[in-house]
Amino acid sequence: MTLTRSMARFTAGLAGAALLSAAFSAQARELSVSTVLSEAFPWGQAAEKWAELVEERSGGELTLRVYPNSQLVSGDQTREFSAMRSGLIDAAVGSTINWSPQVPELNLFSLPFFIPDEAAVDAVTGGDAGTLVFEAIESRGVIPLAWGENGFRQVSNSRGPISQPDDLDGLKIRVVGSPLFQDTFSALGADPTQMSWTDAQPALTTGAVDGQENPLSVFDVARIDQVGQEHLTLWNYMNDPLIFAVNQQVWQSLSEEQQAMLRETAEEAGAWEIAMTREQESERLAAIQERGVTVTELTDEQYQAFVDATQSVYEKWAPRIGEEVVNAAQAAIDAR
Ligand code: X2X
Repeated sequence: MTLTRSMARFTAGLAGAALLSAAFSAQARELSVSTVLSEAFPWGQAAEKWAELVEERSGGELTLRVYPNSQLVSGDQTREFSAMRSGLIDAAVGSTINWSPQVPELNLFSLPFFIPDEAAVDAVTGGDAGTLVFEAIESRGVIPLAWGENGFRQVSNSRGPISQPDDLDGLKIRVVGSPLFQDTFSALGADPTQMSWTDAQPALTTGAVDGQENPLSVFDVARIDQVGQEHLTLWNYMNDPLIFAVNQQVWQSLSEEQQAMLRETAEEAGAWEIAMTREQESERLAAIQERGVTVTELTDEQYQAFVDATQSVYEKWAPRIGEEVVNAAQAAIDAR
């Protein structure tokens, strides 16, 4: 008698669990998240962290699946924003550089020697300029949620140390597919050539290009010194923030709770990744030096020579970015 009753309860329990899990899977939804770099890099780890937090907080109702190596855009990272806007990709943790062809305001961060240090980055992203940049993204059909950081970009090459603009003379430098970079490296007398990250590594290996520019974390993890890049100059000429974002239709299809949760988890993952990236800079530099790379630091005077040589880029691009955004950023930097 007791046995039968507990059996019945057990069976009812099972049926209930089955019902529950059916309801659950009917609701469970997976969003694709594009990144350029994999989880070997802080950038990929930022996206994975976001996915982890979403899984935890949503109880499995909403999941993020990260697709690294620009695979959702066949390696062409400058198409990521358009793909997210059109709904081919649900979400992304992307670089301001790669999205700048579609969102001109994002060129703000690529202005050479404009944002000199971490405090300046935080003042810009956390202030009015950051708000204007997010509005610019939203006006183009994508919902921005939070900031992350690829880092300050440093230049490397296989020929010799770079400590003045003349040292770049005639060097073939791989740059990302955004026209501003073409202007910066031309102004410095180099011979810039645009290509995706996917194409950059073979080009460095074969010597088709002499140099490249990327944050220390990318240089370190991708072992760029092992493809002949033996000279590295620390010039902090620009910072490359990352942005966590979601396609607008996807965003509108979510409940308010889900939206709040997605934003909160993106902010947490972004803050976590920014702190980690910055903390790791000095050990990455030490590791790079240990592998035999010549590291050049600039005196104030040498730094100023680069600033002067790229002044024309600032003048050409500030109006394209928008005076309001540039002025807001400048004010935030001055007040930091
Ligand atoms: O292509 C690059 O250099 C990289 C990986 O840093 C970006 O996607 C901006």
